[in-house]
Amino acid sequence: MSTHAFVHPDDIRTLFSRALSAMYRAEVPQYGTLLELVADINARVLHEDQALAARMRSAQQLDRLDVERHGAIRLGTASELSTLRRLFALMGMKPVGYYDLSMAGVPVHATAFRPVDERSLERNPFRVFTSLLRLELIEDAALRQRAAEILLRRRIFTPECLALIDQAERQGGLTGAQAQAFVAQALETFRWHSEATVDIGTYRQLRASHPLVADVVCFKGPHINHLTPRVLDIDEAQAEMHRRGLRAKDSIEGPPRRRHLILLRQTSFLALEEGIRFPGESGADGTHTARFGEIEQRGCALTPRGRALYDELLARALAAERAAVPRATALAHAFEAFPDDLATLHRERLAYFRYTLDAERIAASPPDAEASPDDLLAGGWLRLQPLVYEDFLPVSAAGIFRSNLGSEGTSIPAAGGNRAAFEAALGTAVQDEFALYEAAQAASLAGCRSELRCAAASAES
Ligand code: OOG
Ligand code: NI
Repeated sequence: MSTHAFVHPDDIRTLFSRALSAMYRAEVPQYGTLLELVADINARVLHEDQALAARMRSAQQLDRLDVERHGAIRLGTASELSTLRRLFALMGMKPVGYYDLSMAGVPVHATAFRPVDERSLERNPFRVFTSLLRLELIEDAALRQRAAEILLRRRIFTPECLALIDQAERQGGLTGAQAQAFVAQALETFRWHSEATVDIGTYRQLRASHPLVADVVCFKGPHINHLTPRVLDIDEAQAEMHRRGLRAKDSIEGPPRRRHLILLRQTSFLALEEGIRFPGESGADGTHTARFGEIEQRGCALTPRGRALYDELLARALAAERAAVPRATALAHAFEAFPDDLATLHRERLAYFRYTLDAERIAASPPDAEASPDDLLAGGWLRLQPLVYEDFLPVSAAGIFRSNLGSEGTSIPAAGGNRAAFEAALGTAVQDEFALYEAAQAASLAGCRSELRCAAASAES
């Protein structure tokens, strides 16, 4: 079969994210409210700030905004994770980054599956924050054993889904009809099940060890637990959530509001308490909280140096908060030390950019094509577009986990990360997020240089 008969992975990703969004909207009506609220705010912000609209359009950020979402799931076993890697690969999503959540008392580690090349990100940057339970962090050995046995028995992928993954790997892709079938089958893995697979006693025991353990172990599959649209003004979205009757968590995770937002700011509404049926002679009913809604605003990607400064200032702000300074004040104060203009962010190598050329300036007086980016910027030949942060933040993620799991039984040992074990389970190494941004920035500079060389050559002839 020739490759042109196959659907592009970017298109399969879009089919899937659309289907997942429709399913979640039907399951959790508040998510629909969130989508409407975000669409309203984005339309208003773009209408009121024409300069922002123009900047976003020229940075190919406008078209993707309506489809942009991330979701999250939590898996139980190595084999579930490695199969999910193969499933997401068919949609052009690769594992990027390693997140250790044990440092925040949550017994998981994680990666983000997402598109990695710029063209695919522009088309649809759908990402899924994917956690793997670390059973070794359950202290009670008998309970740990019990949880492992329960997990080994379940099958989170349909047989048809597994067959289509095999087939796609053999053929090198999926035809239109196969892609449709694959999306429908893959969706089943993410569906909510209101029936637990264990009796209520087991559920309560697992829940007492950590609420997340119960969420992962007691159900047929790793239900999608939230889907997050991207908003252009998160402070406004937070206020609007309250106005529309959604129980938003009290503070926004991440950096404070700034002229040039860095990384990522997030807020959520609290998890729903949902009725669950438990098997067993008592036929008991109970409740479980897992699913919630979240909104995020995305800013500029930072270099390792910028990230180190961010981590330092955030730690300083959180320490002040523990000493009873209100969070907003603590954040604003700590982040005064983070430059907030593009030229300084670039000069101090704190953030990543895409370089573009100023055609008029070049026509008026062409520069030395081999000059440094700093000199080309200083002379007005180059311009800066911040690269969007496409990843996640472990401290924010821990805050999101915590606000949605309840505070009971969060006593897991301080373990430290175990990236080698995670990658062994995944079946591959995770990609380095910094290397991806670095490559995007370098490619844009190379593109600008080759245009400058052409301009210089034609000026000479
Ligand atoms: C994932 C929480 C992390 C984010 O946006 O940081 C996350 C979870 O609760 O499973 O989605
Ligand atoms: Ni999230």
